[in-house]
Amino acid sequence: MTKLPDNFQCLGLSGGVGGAKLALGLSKVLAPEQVTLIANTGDDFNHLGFHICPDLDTVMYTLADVSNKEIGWGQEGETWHFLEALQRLEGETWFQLGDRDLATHVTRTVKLGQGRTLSEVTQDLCRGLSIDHAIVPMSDDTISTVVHTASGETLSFQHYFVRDRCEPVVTGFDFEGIEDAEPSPGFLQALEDPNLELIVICPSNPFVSVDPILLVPGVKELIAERKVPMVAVSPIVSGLAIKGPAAKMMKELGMPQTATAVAEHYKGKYGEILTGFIIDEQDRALSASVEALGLETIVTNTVMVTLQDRINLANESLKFAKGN
Ligand code: FO1
Repeated sequence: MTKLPDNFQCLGLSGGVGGAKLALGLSKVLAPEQVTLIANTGDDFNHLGFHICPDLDTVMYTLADVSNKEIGWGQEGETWHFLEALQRLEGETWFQLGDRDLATHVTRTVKLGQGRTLSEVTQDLCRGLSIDHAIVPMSDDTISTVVHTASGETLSFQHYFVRDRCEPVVTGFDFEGIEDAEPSPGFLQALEDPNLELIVICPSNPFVSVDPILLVPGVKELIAERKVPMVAVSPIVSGLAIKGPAAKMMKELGMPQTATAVAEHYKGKYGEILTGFIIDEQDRALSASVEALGLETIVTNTVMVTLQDRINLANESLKFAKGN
């Protein structure tokens, strides 16, 4: 366990499943006042009248230990009576909403409708789920990831990811609304915290989970000003994404599906603010190519199967903190 100063502050950036695993690891090795977890909100969409925030919910359910570990989203022990009843009424059931999960969407939608911000609502939901660590949306403004496809069609993220099962060939992404968006108050506060010592980019999809967070206006500039180490954990291990379409997207974008290619993508977009990179043991042979990008590199187990794996990876990422 890395010896950290008491007022140590860490910022974790997470998308869905893969990122949430490391977010959990960070929450196990750091006290609530030592870490802020920022969730991507580019996946959010309005469905059946509900404002749905998949990555916020995945991080919340993971830290509350109520997540469905088999399928990677929603809650464990879920029942599907609402969905079955919706089916009978010939409603839209392509996006599966479990009964327990529905309570989150109803609560969030009602509170947002009362004028509460997404940050405030997330704080309420975390309190309800007895989560002590701060989980914060990247922005309280609406940012919607759209997927450009080889057929010329532009898809909303959930249509691409769920309805079309990631089958369309991607040619690029846009984040609608991002140019007018601001970092959420909690994100800004964490970025401006004088005790911020490290930013950890959790192993999430570089294009649709990490990019939206870091491209919120002002975020890159603030990180550059703070000159704090920022380390990314590769979501690609020996040519495969642990979960989700990252490798398929890389192939379709004409990139090698390697950890090095992820590092190059981040260096290309974020330049000097990215200072470290963590790759899996299976990619040890790539460490020289990652270091050649000017990145301090650690080779370790990044495939998180057990809770101890999550804790070990969190401790490895903390080695990049300024004081170490
Ligand atoms: N992903 C699916 O592949 N199929 C679903 O039916 C589905 C429902 C769903 C409901 C609530 C929620 O928070 C997430 C859900 N997801 C589903 C995952 C969602 O598409 C996320 O955007 C991905 O996890 C990527 O981050």
